[in-house]
Order: sequence, then C-alpha cells, then structure tokens
Amino acid sequence: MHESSATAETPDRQQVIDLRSDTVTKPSLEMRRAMFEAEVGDDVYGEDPTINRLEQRAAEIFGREAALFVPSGTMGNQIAAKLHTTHGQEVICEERGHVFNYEMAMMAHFSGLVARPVWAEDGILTWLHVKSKLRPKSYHAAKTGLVWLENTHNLAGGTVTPLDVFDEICDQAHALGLPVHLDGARIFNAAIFLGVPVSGLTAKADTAMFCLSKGLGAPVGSMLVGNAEVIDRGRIYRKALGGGMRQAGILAAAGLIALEQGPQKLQTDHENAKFLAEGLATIPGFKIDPAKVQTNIVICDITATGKNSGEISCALAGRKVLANGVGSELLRFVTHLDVSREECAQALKVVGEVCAAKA
Ligand code: TLP
Repeated sequence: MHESSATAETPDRQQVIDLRSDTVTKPSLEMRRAMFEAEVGDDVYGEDPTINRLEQRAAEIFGREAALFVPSGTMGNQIAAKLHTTHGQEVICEERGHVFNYEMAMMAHFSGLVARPVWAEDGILTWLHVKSKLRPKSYHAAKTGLVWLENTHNLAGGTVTPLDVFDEICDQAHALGLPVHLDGARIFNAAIFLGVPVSGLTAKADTAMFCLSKGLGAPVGSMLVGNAEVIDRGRIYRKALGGGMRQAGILAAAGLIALEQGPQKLQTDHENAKFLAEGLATIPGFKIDPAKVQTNIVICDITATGKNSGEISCALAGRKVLANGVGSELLRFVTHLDVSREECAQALKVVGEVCAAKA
C-alpha cells in the first residue's frame, strides 16, 4: 500500500474527501466528552476502570472469557502469533493477507515464524487451500504452527468469508491440533454483511483481533479476545512489545462508544462503497465488479487507464480527493463515518475528470 500522508502538497485536511482508509475517522464530540470525563488508573496494574469495562464488554459481545485492549491491530495480531506458536514454525495465511504484507515481517522478527501464503479467489481461504499447505512433523520441513484467517479481507477488497467456510477451517485445523487466529480488524463489517453476530462469526477461532479504530470510529485501539488463560499470557507480550499504556482509560472511553454505537453505522458505509464501485465501473480504464463489493472497501484495477496508481492518486490529491494505491496497478477507496454519499458523488466526478485529462 502506498500510504500518502500529509505533505506540503496535501490539501487542507478539513476540505478533502479522504477515502484512503477507514482509519482516518476523527473522534466524535461524544467520544471527546467521554475521554475528558473518563475515570483512569494504571492499567499495567489492572487498575484502569474504563479499560476494564471495555475489556469486559468486548468479551461479553464476543461470547469469550476475556479481552485485551491493545494500541493497534498489528500489536493484537502479533501477540496472537506469539501466543499460539513456537519459533521455527510456519503460519498458513492468504497471500494478500495484512499479516504477510503490512506488518513489517513481525511474525519473523518477534515470533521466529515463516509465513506459508496461499492465494485464494477473493481472498477467501477454504479448508482445501489450508490443507494444501499443511506441513506435518518431518525431518525436512518446518511444521505448520498456526492457521491465519482475515475477515473481512482488506486487500482482496473487503470480501467476507462465509460462516460455514470459516467454521470448517477451524474444525479441521483443530482436529489436527492446529490453532486458528482471526484477523478480524473489520469483523463487524463482515457481521453486518452476513447478518450474523460477531460472537457467532468468530466462535470457533482460538483468538480474534478486531479494531476499534477503523469503521467503528475510535481514535486508537484494538482488542484481542479469547479464553482467560490465553489473554492473561497476552498481557505479558503486550508489555514486552511496549504496549503497557498506563492511564489509557481516556482511549478506552472512546473505544466503548465505538463498540456500542459503531456497528449500527457500518451499513451506510457499505451502501456508499457500492455506490462508489458502480460509479467507478463506468470510468474508462477502471476495472471493478460492483457485484463483488460486499463491505466498505473498493479496489479497482487501473492498468487500462494508461496511468499508474501513484499518478492517479497524486492527481486526485491535487483535487482534494485522497485514495491509496495498492502496488502500481490497483487503487483503493475506503468508505467510513466521515464521508457522506454527496462526497462519494463528488469523488466520482473528480476521478472521472482526472482520468479523462491528457497526461
Ligand atoms: N490496515 C490499514 C493499513 O495497514 C493497510 C488500512 O488502511 O487498511 N489487519 C487488517 C486486516 C488491517 O486492514 C489492518 C490495518 C491491520 C490488521 C493493522 O491495524 P493497525 O493499523 O491498527 O495496526
């Protein structure tokens, strides 16, 4: 992902239509008030009442024994990788998975693991994919230590893994004694799409990570959920990674609002993404099948425009529309709380004009 950040060329952030990611949302007034008023304590001692409340509430919503508040999705994922494995093992994941592409090789760095990626149509792993990459104990090859799933799948365009496909992978992996971790950064988007509660959607995974700071709208934070033993050990790795955040109840206060109120708002993001995809599909050189857009991420192949993603995103930024390139041939648009239908329509107009302009 070519993440563009604010530079001298980036227009005034207040006026831009920012479709780079759902991470860009700003905390609401209600969140800021709750942050101001939050009761806090030292969370490394387990004494922050607001964090404790958030962890209890997340555990309850996911039907789990415990939850851990972490500063980022990456940290939640990397704690999970460490929890389930020992050095020198392999992790089976989808080839475009976030953990394999955008987590700074931390599985290798922190946990001594090698990714064993497998490409799946629309990023949706099935048991057959996983089975094809399994490595049993041998004197020639590293053993599989963990199965890694991502729902929704970011770089495959926010695609949703159906519940039966997910459950079958978990059942089969468990039958072989293999743990399963779910990168559910956007699991609430999947839950809304499927009409299934997150507790049901994640029940069979050993651990699940989800982000408060994406579509749910919190400024900071993710959660790792699982059984009490695993989450208790997770606290040790969170501290080791520098994630002991002390009086972070001010963040958890916003997180609680995101958790309670965020999910209901995601349907609008999905409708806006579909609207964007339908419009983008009519722009010459943009390849996107709107029927495949299930949640809030739209990824277009722009090769036929004759321009690369860097050229298009720069031209868009000059017209106050921000989108990220995924490599040079793909352009990603993500809808969220802070973009309206009207802004999506304006973005479409600008994309059309930028692409029609001669180089
Ligand atoms: N995704 C970000 C970028 O890192 C690409 C984005 O803008 O979409 N899992 C998934 C599926 C994610 O999409 C992300 C972030 C993470 C994990 C990591 O979360 P953070 O950024 O909180 O470390």
